[in-house]
Amino acid sequence: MEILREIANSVIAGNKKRVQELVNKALEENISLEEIINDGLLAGMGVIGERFKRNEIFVPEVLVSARAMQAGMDILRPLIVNSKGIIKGKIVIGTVKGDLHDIGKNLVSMMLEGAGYEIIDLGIDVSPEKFVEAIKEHNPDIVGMSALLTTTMPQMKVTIDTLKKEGLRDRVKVIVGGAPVTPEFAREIGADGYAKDASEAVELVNSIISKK
Ligand code: B12
Repeated sequence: MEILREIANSVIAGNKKRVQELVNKALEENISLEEIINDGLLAGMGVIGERFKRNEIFVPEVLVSARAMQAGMDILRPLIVNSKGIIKGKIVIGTVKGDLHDIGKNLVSMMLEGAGYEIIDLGIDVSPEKFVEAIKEHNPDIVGMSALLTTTMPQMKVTIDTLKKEGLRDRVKVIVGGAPVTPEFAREIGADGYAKDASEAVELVNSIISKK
């Protein structure tokens, strides 16, 4: 669809205002939220990822595109509503220590919120101690950790080990995700679940909560 391609191109160009205009226009044309996210915003971010990998662009350009993408997501967030109005569970989520990537975590949070979960988002660069504090304060059912760097993935294990040390590990289920994370890694570090994307994350959380 032409408009979705235009959204992707505006994310690539880092044109925040144009992304917002086009997302609004796509909504007026009754294009589904899923298509706007996957075939518009994320498609654009995918191209940026490829160019970044090939060293054709650098951090500043990626940041500008990331902000343009977030601006589009900001419009969609209130529309992904929890239609039943029932809170199914509480989730503390954050990007691990040393890691500043938050687009994927934000998308996962948004979809979980839409699916009926209360989200306590600790943001980026979250230390194991901060996760511990948040668990003590909010008593969540699930803790979600995101990592996008191979160098920060080990922080997931450090956090799980810290939860054990603090006697909190049995109180929560731990789920992990992020591009370099694999189901094998999740198992190795003693996490309770892994999901490769936001819709799988909703399925995973639903299955964990239904077993509680
Ligand atoms: C955008 C981006 C940035 C932006 C981040 C902006 C922001 N606000 O997030 C900026 C410019 C800041 C950045 C910086 C850096 N980046 Co960067 N970045 C990316 C890029 C292009 C896209 C990531 C993204 O947002 N993807 C889109 C989202 C939707 O996908 P996602 O994050 O994977 O999330 C989905 C799933 O993984 C899952 N998921 C995610 N989290 C969770 C959590 C749970 C609980 C669950 C269940 C599921 C789940 O669901 C999500 C939705 O579907 C990737 C390339 C790539 N292919 O991933 C590189 C990439 C991750 N970055 C990379 C690098 C090297 C860096 C820098 C070190 C660069 C530098 N030299 O400074 C810095 C590090 C900064 C830091 N300390 O964190 C490398 C990592 C390589 C590696 N092996 O570790 C990548 C892979 C690029 C590359 N090929 O070289 N980056």
